[in-house]
Amino acid sequence: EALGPQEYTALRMQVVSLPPAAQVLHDKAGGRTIYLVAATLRPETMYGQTNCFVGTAIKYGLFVANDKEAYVCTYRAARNMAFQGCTLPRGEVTQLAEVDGAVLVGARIKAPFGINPEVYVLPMENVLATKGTGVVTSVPSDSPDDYQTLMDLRKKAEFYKIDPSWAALEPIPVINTPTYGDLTAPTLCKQLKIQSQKDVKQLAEAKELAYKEGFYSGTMLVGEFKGEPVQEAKGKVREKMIEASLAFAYAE
Ligand code: A2H
Repeated sequence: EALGPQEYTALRMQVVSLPPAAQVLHDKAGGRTIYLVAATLRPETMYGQTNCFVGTAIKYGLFVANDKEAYVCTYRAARNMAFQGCTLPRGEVTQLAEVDGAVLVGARIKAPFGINPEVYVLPMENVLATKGTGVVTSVPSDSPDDYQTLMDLRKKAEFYKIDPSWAALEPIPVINTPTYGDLTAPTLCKQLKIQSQKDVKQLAEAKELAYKEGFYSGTMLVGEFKGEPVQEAKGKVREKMIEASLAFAYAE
């Protein structure tokens, strides 16, 4: 855990369609456009989004962002956002609805900068209610947690109550690293013989290795900064997303 504040990129993932059980969000939004807000530390990987994760037992609120827009995230995150001026009026939290994460599963949302422009919302066991927004966008090429969870969902679609087609998108090569090639997370999960998202110790090790190798030795394979080192591209991709109103800065 870092000592200073963690600087996230908060991704605005616009809702395209909601499952029947989540229609209450539409009903309560007052005509506002709804976004799931995902907090990431790896904005340069967003080209490779294949889905988005929520915790099924976590409570999510629908919060006023401004007159025209509303955000889905944890209450805790909405409060932080309000005090950082990410939502208006600054310092005010207005909750319009509350749902369990389980009802968001199966929603279709836009994936900013994604090679796949739209993705499904899927369940992940290890989402913490106490970190970020409680919404995790999934990049299985570069995040071992995301890769392993996607593999679990494919193996046990019925158990996880998902339609198998929702987990069908393949990891996309986004970053090359000298040690792990074009698909760092799948390579590491295989090397460390990770079997499921419950292998939290090995996953923590894989995450550390993937993060360091990607940051210090990675080269972009796609996007506007293709061919550039990740260290240079990371901030530039973030700025481009913020300029395009697809993301905002969020710290905690
Ligand atoms: B990262 P840190 Cl490609 N619960 O984004 C569990 N995990 C969460 C979370 C929550 N409530 N909120 C955010 N995260 C994930 C991309 C990514 C991430 C890649 C590779 C590694 C990686 C795509 N998922 O994270 O504990 C989010 O996943 C490993 C560092 O605050 C976020 O960045 O350091 C990261 O964990 C934040 O974790």
